[in-house]
Amino acid sequence: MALDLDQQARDILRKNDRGGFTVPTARLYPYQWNWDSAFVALGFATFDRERAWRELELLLDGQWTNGMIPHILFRRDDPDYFPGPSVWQTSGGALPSGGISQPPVLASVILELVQSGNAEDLQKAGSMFDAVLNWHRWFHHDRTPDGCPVVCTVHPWETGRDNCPDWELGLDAMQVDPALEPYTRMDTVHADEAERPSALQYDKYITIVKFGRDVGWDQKRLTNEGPFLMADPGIHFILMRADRDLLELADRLGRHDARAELRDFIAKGQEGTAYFWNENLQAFCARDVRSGVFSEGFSNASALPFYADAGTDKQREGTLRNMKRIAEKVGYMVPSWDPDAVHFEPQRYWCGPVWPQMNNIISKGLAEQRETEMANVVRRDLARLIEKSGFFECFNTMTGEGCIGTDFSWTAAMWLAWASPNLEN
Ligand code: 2M8
Repeated sequence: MALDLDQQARDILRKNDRGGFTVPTARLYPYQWNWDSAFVALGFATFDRERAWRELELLLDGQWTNGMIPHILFRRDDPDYFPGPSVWQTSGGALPSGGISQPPVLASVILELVQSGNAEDLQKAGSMFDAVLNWHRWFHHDRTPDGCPVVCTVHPWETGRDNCPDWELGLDAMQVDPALEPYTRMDTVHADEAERPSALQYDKYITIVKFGRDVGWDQKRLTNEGPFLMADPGIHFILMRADRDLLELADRLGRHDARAELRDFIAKGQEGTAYFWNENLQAFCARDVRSGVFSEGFSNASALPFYADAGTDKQREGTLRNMKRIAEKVGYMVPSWDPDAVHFEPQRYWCGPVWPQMNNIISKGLAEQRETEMANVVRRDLARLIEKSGFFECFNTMTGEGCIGTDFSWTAAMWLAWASPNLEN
């Protein structure tokens, strides 16, 4: 059966290939997404390394001159997706794109390809090094509000955890722009409404896009003056890890010129980690930057300090205690939202379901920090989910039923690169 699933996973990646880049799934997401592509490269690398690098090269084609790598690249307009290029109206790079970014897993994926590869892989990594460094610079400068100790986010979509209840704080603090033009959502045409964000959430998402457009996508202004400003432990820990991995790449490539700057980024991350610690919950949580208020639930991003090698012993113990509490309540780890918190919905997108790529980085971090038992649970649960339901976008954390998109690229990639039991042979 695992062999069949390996074959199915390869077929999904081939089927979602649009000529060098991969769509997350047909129809619902018809473009190239940033962190999806990075995870997908790990899947391709298990059977076609050339193609894995190609995915990343095409992602870099969309980089803006200010260093940002956008969350979506619109190579052509597709009426199946809203909001498309005519809504974003960006001109920061060579391709039409979104005007925000996504969690920067790219450097870590490149390092993984180098670690499992040869001189040719190192050469490819070398050709991408400056582009990735410029992206990290963009996070540390343009996405760090004046006077704030941490990298922040201006849109729930930038965190990749779109409608996680974490973002309610920031969304509650903003108004829908009364001048918002009427629009038609396409996601609810392709997927069950009960599994997608609400209408009010969508109005606010589009309000932020309108603000970005109105300031000509000036990223500093979007960060300092935009309607939404929160700090995300997901982006924080992923960037910390990626800064470290980029430093390791710099060493392997002999790029000593970049070391001091990367060390500064890492030090900023280490100092900023305390900002996310919610004493009440004994967990790293999202925060509304303007009010300082913490989100009061344990998300799957709260489980990432191990991946970033961050936090004190006490903070890691608190994190693990929360994970054990949650493991007793759900059928499958790691839910995207806390089953003991308000707004938990086991089937609704980022309000509860298990996400394959998040399980991957959570488990990787736990294993590296010798938290073997929990690392194995997180990996085994994703394998069980795929064996039970197939290659869905995400899974109901209680029942294991698949949710939203089918034949999903990052699910196939995570199976091939990490969860398939065949990898243990
Ligand atoms: C979801 O996000 C997009 C917007 O970027 C959407 O709902 O339209 C998220 O799950 C995000 O993390 C993911 O990268 C994207 C494509 O899989 O879908």
